[in-house]
Amino acid sequence: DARADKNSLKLDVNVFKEKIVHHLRCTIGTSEKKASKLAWWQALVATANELIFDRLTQTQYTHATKDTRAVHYLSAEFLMGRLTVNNLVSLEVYNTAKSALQELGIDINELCEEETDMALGNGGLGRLAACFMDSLATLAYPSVGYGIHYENGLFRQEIREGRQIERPDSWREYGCPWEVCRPESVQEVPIGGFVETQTAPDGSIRKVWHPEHMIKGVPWDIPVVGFRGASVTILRLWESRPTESFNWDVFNAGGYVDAQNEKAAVETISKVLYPNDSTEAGKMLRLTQQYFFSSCSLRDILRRYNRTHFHDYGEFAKKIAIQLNDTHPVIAIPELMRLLVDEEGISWDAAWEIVTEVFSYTNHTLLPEALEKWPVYIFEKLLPRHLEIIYEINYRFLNEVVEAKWSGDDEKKRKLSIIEEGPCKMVRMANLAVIASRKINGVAEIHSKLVRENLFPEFSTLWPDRFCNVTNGVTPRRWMLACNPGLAELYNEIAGKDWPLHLDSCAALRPYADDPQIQKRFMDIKFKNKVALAAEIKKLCGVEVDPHAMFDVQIKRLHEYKRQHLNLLYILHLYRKLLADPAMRIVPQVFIFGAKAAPAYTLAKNIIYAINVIGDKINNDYRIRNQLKVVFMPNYRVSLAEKIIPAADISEQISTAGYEASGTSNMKFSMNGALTLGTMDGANIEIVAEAGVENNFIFGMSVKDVQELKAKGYNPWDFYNSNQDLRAVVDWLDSDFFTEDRQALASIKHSLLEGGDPYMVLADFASYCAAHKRAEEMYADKARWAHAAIMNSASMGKFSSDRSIEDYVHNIWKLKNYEIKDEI
Ligand code: 26Y
Repeated sequence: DARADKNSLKLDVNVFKEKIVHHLRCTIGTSEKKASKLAWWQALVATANELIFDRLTQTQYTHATKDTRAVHYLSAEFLMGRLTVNNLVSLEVYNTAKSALQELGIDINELCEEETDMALGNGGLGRLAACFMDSLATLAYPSVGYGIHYENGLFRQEIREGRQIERPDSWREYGCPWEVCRPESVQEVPIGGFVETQTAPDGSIRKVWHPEHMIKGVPWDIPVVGFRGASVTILRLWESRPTESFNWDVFNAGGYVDAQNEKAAVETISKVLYPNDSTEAGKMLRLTQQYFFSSCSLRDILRRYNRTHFHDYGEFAKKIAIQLNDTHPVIAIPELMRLLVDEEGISWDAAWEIVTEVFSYTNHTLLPEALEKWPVYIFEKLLPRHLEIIYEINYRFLNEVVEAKWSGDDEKKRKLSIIEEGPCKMVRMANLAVIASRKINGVAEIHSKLVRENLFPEFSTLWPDRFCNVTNGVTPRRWMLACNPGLAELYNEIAGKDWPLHLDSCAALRPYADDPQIQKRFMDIKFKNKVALAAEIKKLCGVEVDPHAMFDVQIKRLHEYKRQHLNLLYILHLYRKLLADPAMRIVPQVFIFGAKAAPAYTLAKNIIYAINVIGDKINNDYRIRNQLKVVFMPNYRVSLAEKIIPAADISEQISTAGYEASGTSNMKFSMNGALTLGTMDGANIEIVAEAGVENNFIFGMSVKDVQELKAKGYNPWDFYNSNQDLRAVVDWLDSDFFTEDRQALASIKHSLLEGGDPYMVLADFASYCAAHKRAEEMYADKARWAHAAIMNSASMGKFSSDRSIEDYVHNIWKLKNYEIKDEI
């Protein structure tokens, strides 16, 4: 097995076996005879933890003795997925563990399936944070990830009669063996209350915050194992608990807590990932979450700094970098000002200099609905002192900076102000982030350009040097080595065994792209992965699919801008053609979907329903002779992605140009030899630049085309009326051919016509069909396809998250890494 053939930790199979059995008996409290699979898995984790904690201690010792500069990655989401295979691979004991378990009569794969995903995130942004943790540990940069210890992660999705049902995700109901509670690092965070203005005899003014409540923050540490044990860093997640002084009345008055006691009210703060924010109570809760974890993290950073610097903040900005993952932790900016000015007694100017040196902000979206704004009245209730600080930051910014540049221009001031005026005054978190950050980055070239030109044009005129790009990346350890051992073995042979650390070296496969033997080897690996996925599809969906068919995959959150319905319209188009001409032969195709919809997003849920009922109809229609299958795989998550991606032929990346900031699954698919069917959006542009446009299927409007069509006035009816095929499939949605619930499908048609088709699905339909046809034709030419698949896989060096992290390090964080010695 390519995943672990060198055991640098000198653990042989017998020793490993003894350790597992020891932990089974002495840590888990059972025996070989009685143990359940879960118990065996726990014993396996306990064995791995022996190695992990050793290395963690060595890492922390090195960093402490060198008083290193470190980055602190603040993120409301970390989508870690499962850790077992990755940690064993990174520790180079995977094969040892596998053999040891085999001798004990246990299949390691079955044990690894026992682990529940850590789904503490929604999608791309959360998984990016997890890939970055892997790279930081692998490159041995001093770093800590900070987030929230949600009791329930993203909901588990069940499909009942084609519809999404949300179920709670109790990922640690019976404990998570990777995490360690650190009571010695507990924090207390104030909230609510009022601010008193005190005037000293000399006339100077002092602000004193009298908070209403204190919330306890309990840290849970998840060790992150770098590849080959380069270093072990931590992800520190904060859990909220009540302190004695807590009074739950005010929380309860918000209405989001039905619970009858104080305990439940406070524990609600870290209970769920992003509860619905459509109600006022939900809003208060989310801002509370953001403040809670940001404040706990800053206090933790200050505590560690002061262990060696004794409240002398002269070195603070030299030792500390803080990265804000989107606007979710931006409340950390006024909180650090408050801690420095109010609690540490530093002058405003000195504190502002520190703050503007340490923070940087990553933007992940241009969608207006995702740019956070909080009503001022919520700030008044929860964070009255922070509101004052924000007003002060804003006052100085408008009167010093904006006034100097655009003297007397009130329109500019209105636009750049942190406060949005109107019937409900709002705090614009993105403006606050830009004003206080040293660097602001987008996540792909085109996105960073749009951040500069469309989102923050005045700010980028004011501070051109603050804006930069860091194109996203993904960890090849999880997304190639661990999830695709067949491909990993091929790269071991062709590129040498260090390719997971130097992904550029995979280019060594490119010269073989037309070599028939290598093509066969490459496509055999793909076929084996497709056979395995076919079995999973049978298990989860009850549908029989042929692994020889072209596997066309779209897996991502369900959003109109991602256009799953464009894909669906094409499926309807193919189906219609097959019904019209029963003798027609097409390239057999399996369309595979996975997607969760936000619980309150009705149209998104209707699209899921449509995929399911249309799939059901097609899969059971004997007339099309199994040439077409459509499956919706329930509960899409990291561990399911690891099974689907290595088996994909086509990677659907079909967002309306300008809307997908980067995408990251697009990189994972290409690495694993899928061809991209996509628009010129996000990182697709950079992917095809590396892998060759001729080896992928690009279609649709460019960002410029979209802008121009919008400017001239987009009318979806024009496309509907002038394209027979399009008209037929759109009308098909408003029929009872697929379901009794005609309304559900008709709502999709409605959004595409009366709704104005906000993401221009109809405008790109013809171009999409043409691109798909090109893909089908190429798939029929096995050698041409193999060439393209190899070229994609072998050209993804740029998209290792190690490269992204090096970009952050050199352009933003300015860190040094240190070899972690094998001693303490
Ligand atoms: C404010 C709240 C409702 C909210 C919660 C989560 C807003 C946004 C998000 C998540 C955004 C997200 O996942 N964005 C994705 O980030 C990826 C990593 O940079 C990108 O690849 C992807 O294009 C982008 O949609």
